[in-house]
Amino acid sequence: MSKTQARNTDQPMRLIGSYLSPYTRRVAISLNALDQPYEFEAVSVIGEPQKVRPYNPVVRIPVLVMPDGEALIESFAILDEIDQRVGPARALIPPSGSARRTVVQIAALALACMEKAQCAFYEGRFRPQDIVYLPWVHHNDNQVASGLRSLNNLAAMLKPGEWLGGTASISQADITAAVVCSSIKLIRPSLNLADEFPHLVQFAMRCEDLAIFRKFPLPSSLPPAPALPTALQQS
Ligand SMILES: N[C@@H](CCC(=O)N[C@@H](CS)C(=O)NCC(=O)O)C(=O)O
Repeated sequence: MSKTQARNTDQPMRLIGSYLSPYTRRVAISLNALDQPYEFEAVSVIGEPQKVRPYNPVVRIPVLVMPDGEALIESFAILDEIDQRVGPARALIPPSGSARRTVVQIAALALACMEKAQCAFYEGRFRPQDIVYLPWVHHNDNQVASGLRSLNNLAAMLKPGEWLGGTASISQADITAAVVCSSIKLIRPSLNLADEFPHLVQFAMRCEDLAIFRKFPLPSSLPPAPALPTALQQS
C-alpha cells in the first residue's frame, strides 16, 4: 500500500500482526509452508493503532512489509503475492481451472465464516453487556454454523491423508479452513464446534499437528478486550 520505509532489498519481509488473528495466522503458516523467511512484529491492533496506521489506512492486521518497504494489506492479497513469489509449482492455490476454483471457493467459504464469527464476537467483546443486541449475535452465529456445516460435510468425505481441495499436498483451502475452525472454536464456544462439526474439527486438529501450524499455537483463552477510542479521530 505504501512505501513508508524504503529498505535494502536484502532485508527479510516483516509480518505485522498477532497470531491470535486468524488472518495473520494463515499468512504466517503459508509463509512457513513455502519456506519464506520473515521477521514478526507483534501488535495489538486495537490497542496500538499507531503501529499499524502507517502501513494500512484502515488499521487492520495483517500487514506484510516487503524487502523494498512496500506494505501489503488484506490477507488474500498478501497470500496472492507470496504465491507469485514462489511460482505456480509451489503456490498454495493452483494456477488455473477447476482446481483453482475449488481451493479458492473453500478458502472463501471459511473466510466468510470467520468474518461472521468476528461480527458476533465483537458485539459481545466491545459493547457494554447491557446493550449487546442478541438478535444480531444470533443472526451472525447462524450464518457461521451454516457455513461450518458445509465445511464439515467436505471434511466428512476425506479419506486419510486427503486434502479439502483435492490437491496432492496442503493448499490454501486447508490452511484457511483449519485456522478458521480453530479460531471460531476459541471465540464462539457457544457454537459447540467439537459436537456439531466433528469432521471439520478433526481435520483442523490434523492440520494443527503439522509443524507449520505448531509454530503458531493459538492460546487457550483470550486476552481482555483493549479500550476503544472514545471520539472520532480525524487525522
Ligand atoms: N479481510 C481482512 C480482515 C483483517 C481483520 O479483520 N483483522 C482483524 C484482526 S483478526 C483486525 O485488524 N481487527 C481490528 C479492527 O477491525 O478494528 C484480511 O483478510 O486481512
